[in-house]
Amino acid sequence: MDESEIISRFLDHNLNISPEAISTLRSGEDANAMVEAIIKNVVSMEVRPAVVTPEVIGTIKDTGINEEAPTVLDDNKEVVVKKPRRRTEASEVDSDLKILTDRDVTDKSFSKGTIEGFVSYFNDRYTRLSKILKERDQMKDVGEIERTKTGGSDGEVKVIGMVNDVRTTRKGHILIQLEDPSGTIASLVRKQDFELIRLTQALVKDEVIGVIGTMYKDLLMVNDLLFPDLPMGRAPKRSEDPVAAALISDIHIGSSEFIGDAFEKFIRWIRGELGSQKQKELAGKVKYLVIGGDLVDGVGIYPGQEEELTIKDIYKQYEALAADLSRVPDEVEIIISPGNHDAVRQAEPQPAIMEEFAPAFYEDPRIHMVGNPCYAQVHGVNIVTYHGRSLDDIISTIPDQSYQKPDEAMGYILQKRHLAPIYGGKVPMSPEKHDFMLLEDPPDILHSGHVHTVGVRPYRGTTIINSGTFQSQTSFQRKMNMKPHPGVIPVVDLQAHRTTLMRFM
Ligand code: D5M
Ligand code: FE
Ligand code: ZN
Repeated sequence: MDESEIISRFLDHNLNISPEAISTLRSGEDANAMVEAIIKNVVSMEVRPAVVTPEVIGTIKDTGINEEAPTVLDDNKEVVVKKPRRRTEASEVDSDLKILTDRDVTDKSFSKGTIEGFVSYFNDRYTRLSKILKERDQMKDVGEIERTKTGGSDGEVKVIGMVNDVRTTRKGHILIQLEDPSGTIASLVRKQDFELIRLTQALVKDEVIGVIGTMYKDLLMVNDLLFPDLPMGRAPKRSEDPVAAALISDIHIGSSEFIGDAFEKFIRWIRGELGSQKQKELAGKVKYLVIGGDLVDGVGIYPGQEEELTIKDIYKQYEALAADLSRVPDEVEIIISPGNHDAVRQAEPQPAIMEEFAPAFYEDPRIHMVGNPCYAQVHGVNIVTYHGRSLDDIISTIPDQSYQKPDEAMGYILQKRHLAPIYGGKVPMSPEKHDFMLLEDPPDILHSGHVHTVGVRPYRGTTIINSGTFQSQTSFQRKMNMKPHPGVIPVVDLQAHRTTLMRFM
């Protein structure tokens, strides 16, 4: 690749590259692939560097995303009589997995769906999110909405409220109705405040925000708007041991669109039977396999599903998956969280898949059956797994969101510190006394699925990952022009905090 070609490739993505970085790229092997990888990583950065320098390239090489497609090296044609025990890094390390069961709804759902139930659910959501907002310096002296209104002060007012409604006025200003336990207030963002108007684009009903402004009659004129968000300058926790986690979801066993070949390749790779030396080494580090829901296609999930099933019995669907998982190496701990196609209630938070439907999972000591969402600590690294049904609502509500970049939509989950910020959208929700979907602590890894596309991006110290699917495009998705990314698996080295995308198609 010559210099002008490299410059123009970067310019195609509105990126500038320094002459030193060009020489770095040209001197390495396979400059072409490197240029692609660097562009992809820089584009996904939360704060893009003004110029791509050798330092930027170095950082990406250390912590960025890389991609691997395994090549078949051995065909297993010869009969192996004696086979030494496979010694992998993962088999030398003790498991260190903690499921935070007090944050898991399994065996803890007491919701009766009464009015009182909704009131206490929203109170819990408001109280805990406002606590996160109050930790911010700007929000320290926040007041109650009702007092702010009647106080009639000319000075600055600060409130924390749940968003009841957002609308554009005839003159193009944005009017936000906020509510706290004391009352409601109308707040106005003036159309000429471009930066604030941009922030209001991300507002959704039922999220909790902080507003700073001044009263004009009974209208709060907004000067600043704060999301609970993640703190800045936080580094993700890393494992001290050389272990990795493979994150998958949406296998959809039983569906006629389930891609058995790709799943078989994945199982063979994790067994160390497939791939280059480097890819086998990564497989050898995998000590955790996290499955984020939609393990099977289920039955009776949508009208006419039966015609699209190759396994029509849900027990047999789980049996087929259990047979595959039994071939995962012994040292791998498997965490199973449900999705909307699994054999458990649809309302979120969802308890673990019931033993009645998947007894084999309950018999295997390596398999950990958890709810959706699941909060886990793996070698000190906080991993939140949430199937991701709320992404349908986020993508259809917030401007510029699409199924092709699920990681960007997942960023709003972190900004709002809530896995399902919009109540009463497409996500059926169970109003528990305690809001299990609220992100009390910043996760190191946020893992979702559901939308069947893959996306990875860093966001304020958290790595956001959507783990795609093993199901090819369904007739429904064809109608909706949704293009899945089947057979792509994110694998996170928990020591280096580095994600590799393994491609099995
Ligand atoms: O959903 C996979 C993706 O397809 C997810 O983004 C929702 C969308 N989907 C699939 N079926 C439907 C229906 N019937 N209505 C609306 N959206 C749908 P999965 O959970 O794997 O079915
Ligand atoms: Fe799915
Ligand atoms: Zn789903």
